[in-house]
Amino acid sequence: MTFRLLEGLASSNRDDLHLKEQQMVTLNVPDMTCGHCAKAVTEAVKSVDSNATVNVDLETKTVQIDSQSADAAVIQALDAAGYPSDVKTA
Ligand SMILES: [Cu+2]
Repeated sequence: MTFRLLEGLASSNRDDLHLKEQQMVTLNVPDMTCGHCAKAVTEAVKSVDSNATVNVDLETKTVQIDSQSADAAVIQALDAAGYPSDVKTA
């Protein structure tokens, strides 16, 4: 919070600030079955954004991601890691 506030004060461009905001997305990743899959998926997301927050739920086979990266970039990285995914819609 403090960091964001300072960043906001340092920036005179509101559009620029908006682009830096974290975006939350939940992906369906049906091929995840165990802890190793969860680790591989987490690493794939972090390869795109090392500051991403990744929460894997193996029960529902979903991954909640809080990241500055575009969803498409994350999905592409998961594909490359062998875990096809799509955006979970409410
Ligand atoms: Cu596994």
